[in-house]
Amino acid sequence: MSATDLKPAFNKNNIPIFYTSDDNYVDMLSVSILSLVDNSSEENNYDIVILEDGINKYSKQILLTILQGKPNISLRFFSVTDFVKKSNSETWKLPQSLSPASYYILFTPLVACNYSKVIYLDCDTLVQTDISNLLRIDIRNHCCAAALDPNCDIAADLNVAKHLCDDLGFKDMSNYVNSGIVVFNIQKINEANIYDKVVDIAHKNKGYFGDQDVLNAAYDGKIFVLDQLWNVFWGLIFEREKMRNLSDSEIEHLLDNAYIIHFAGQKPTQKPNEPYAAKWWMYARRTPFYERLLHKSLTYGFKQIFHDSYCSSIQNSWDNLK
Ligand SMILES: [Mn+2]
Repeated sequence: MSATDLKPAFNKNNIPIFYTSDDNYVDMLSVSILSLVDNSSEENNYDIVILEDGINKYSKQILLTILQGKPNISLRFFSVTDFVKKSNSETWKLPQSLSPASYYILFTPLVACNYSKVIYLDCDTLVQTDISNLLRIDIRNHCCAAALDPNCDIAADLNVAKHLCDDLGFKDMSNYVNSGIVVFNIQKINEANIYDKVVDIAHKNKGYFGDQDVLNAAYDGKIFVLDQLWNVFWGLIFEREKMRNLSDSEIEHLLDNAYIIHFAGQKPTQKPNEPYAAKWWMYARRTPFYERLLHKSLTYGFKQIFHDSYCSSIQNSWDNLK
């Protein structure tokens, strides 16, 4: 696939951050961007690029208002429509919970071909430190960097492990990383000419964890493992039973000192009572998408209430019959 003409936005101290989004995720994206901006430094220039397919003009305009009065932060939208068509990525299999936009992460090295290293962030992240620190980590000759996935269910699920190892050529499940926060070493990836392998694996993937499985298999042996504080899963507490062997104090340390909190799986709109949801809502309240997020949260809440009362009424009728 041909290279793009996307160039760094600034000549000096350019910190490139790539996101992927569709119109539905723009509200979550705005929270992550606001947290990144709040923790940015005036000494750096931040070059934010959104890989998108179908974000509407109105949402884009609203998103850009977050950056008013911030000359050292640029935000651009890059349409991946051509990439989607050429790679036929609409046919790549996904779990129900993920949007097709989650696969756009795999296009990052191609879109960013004129950069040397870029950061990729999921929309469901909260940045709590200057993101430039992540780019400055020496990942040596590795093609990318990411933190291990704390969800040991993935490794324990034999179907997933078997598929990854037998069909996609992944070697060791203990190296399985989470794809929510990734540093791509573009220069190294270009040298290794890896993109055809990515597309090939994406076509073969059964889609258990979507883009994450493809990333792990395609870059296997070429991934630098980041300090866990760069990707702290907020479910460490409420999904405790699924997590790798972490003690209470380790979990507390990770959540209290996270450089980036990752709201993977259920979102703070769905679980507003969880302890770390408040941190996310503090930012959400300050974005121009706050009402949209509240609406999502309430709609989800009502659906749960109806679902629960529907289930309990069925249970009652059943009990009465007995
Ligand atoms: Mn995520």
